Amino acid sequence: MHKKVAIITGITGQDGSYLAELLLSKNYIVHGLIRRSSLIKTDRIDHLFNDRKIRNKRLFLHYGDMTDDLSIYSLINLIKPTEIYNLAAQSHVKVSFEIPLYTANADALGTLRILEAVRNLNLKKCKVYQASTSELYGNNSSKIMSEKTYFNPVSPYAVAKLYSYYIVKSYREAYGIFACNGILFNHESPKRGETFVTRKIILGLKDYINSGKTLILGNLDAKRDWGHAKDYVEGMWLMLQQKKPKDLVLATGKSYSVRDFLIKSLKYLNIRFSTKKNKLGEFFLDSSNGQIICKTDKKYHRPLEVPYLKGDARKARKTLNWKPKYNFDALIKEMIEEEFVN
Ligand code: NAP
Ligand code: F7E
Repeated sequence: MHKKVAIITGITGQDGSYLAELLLSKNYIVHGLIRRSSLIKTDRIDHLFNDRKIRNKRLFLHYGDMTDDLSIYSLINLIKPTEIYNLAAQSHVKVSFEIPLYTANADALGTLRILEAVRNLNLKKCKVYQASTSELYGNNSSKIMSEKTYFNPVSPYAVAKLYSYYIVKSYREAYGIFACNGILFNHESPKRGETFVTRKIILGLKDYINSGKTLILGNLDAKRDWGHAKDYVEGMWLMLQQKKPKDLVLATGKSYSVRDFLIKSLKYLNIRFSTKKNKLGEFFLDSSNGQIICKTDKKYHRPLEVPYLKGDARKARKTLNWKPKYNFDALIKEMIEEEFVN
């Protein structure tokens, strides 16, 4: 049997690194697209790339950029992969308000560049996974969101991802390309970027314990459906193993506020606290010494917020036999334990 050959864009990111581990464990040849930077940023995949049995034997890294047509086309032409996982993106919602054009170029047109390469090179056997997102639902009145729920994106990030969602659908229907959108709700892990709220909370509490520094957060009322990235990359892989491409939601079906995440983390760390609210914001005070553990500041608010997300993954369960292994408590436990042990 021919070996499966995958390209992962965004291999240095949270999901890319877990997906690379998964595909290598399944004996794939993996090619990762990486960006040049003045300091090397391959920490999340160093354990794989530094393994002599893997490096340049089963795992190859190539410089390129989602905003650069030629590097995308040349890589796909060189490798002629059987699977492409398009995970590369400017993935921070708040930052997308500050760099909207760049976000559109990388997150929307980047997907088109991949699809155009697959089409022009006539790669009939190549399957494409697109990292779509629950941010598409945006400001939405639905209590739970499925593949049938309307989209109402409210950030430049979400609008760029909406373009990708529809261009994937369009190329699938127009040209018969096996391309599908995984509509993934928030997923976290010890490898989560430091400026996303879950990791920021845990790193902030570590700083508070070690040096008494106050953690500053934005909107604590926002609710998210938080899962673990390891479960979600398995879902991505399963989507490309199907006979027919289908757009599917991956989610846990539970929604918690940012405040819930903070309180659970404080409890897990045995930090006793009280809270107060005034016109300056909300405060979490250390019961042992009155010090401010955490406070809110409007500078972390977004011009538009997605207030509530909860996903219905019944279709993925039926189609892929996928269900998450981690719940909210297990996710927080792992994120804290990794941070405090290592
Ligand atoms: P992440 O940790 O921010 O990783 C993003 C990756 O994209 C990094 O490898 C980054 O490279 C790369 N990248 C960014 N801009 C690029 C460009 N112009 N050219 C080439 N590479 C570029 O994101 P993640 O959490 O793993 O998410 C993976 C994908 O799923 C993203 O598309 C994200 O939008 C989407 N998504 C994430 C979630 C979630 O909750 N995590 C939910 C739904 C959808 P550097 O390492 O060089 O920065
Ligand atoms: O914010 C609130 C913030 O930045 C979650 C990306 O992976 O998931 C992610 O997008 C919530 C928001 O993730 C802070 O306002 C409060 O309501 O961790 P986040 P996100 O915006 O949900 C989706 C599915 C993606 O596709 C994205 O790529 O937390 N919040 N205080 C804060 N958020 C941050 N970052 N920092 C704060 O201080």
